[in-house]
Amino acid sequence: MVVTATDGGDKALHSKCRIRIDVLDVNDNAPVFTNPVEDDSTSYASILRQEVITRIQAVDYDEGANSKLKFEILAEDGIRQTGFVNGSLFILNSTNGDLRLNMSNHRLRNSLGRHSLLVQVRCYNVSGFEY
Ligand SMILES: [Ca+2]
Repeated sequence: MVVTATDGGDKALHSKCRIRIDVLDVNDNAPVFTNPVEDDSTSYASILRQEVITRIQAVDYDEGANSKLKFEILAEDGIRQTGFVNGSLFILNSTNGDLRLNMSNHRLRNSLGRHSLLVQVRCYNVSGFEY
């Protein structure tokens, strides 16, 4: 872009300068879950297997670091998680969203049945992760 400044004299004088504008992405999009697509989506898992139960997925329409995602389990069966993995029945890979049974949990054998998870995904900004 070229900007021209002109004075109001009889013989108008002017000056020009070239301005380069770099438009950078801002972190203005929150991530959106794509799997599961519904709030009460159900996945079935055979206990005593370490296979991935499901991959939690989300998209973020920003670019670069503004679209970097982090997954975490906020609550398991209504109980808020503290990040102490050994107490959880499930392990969620924070980077790729892979959900597995926590095979090191001694309660796992007695935990057949339906469980509910509250999962959060956050995107990154320069000061840390945000919702
Ligand atoms: Ca974002």
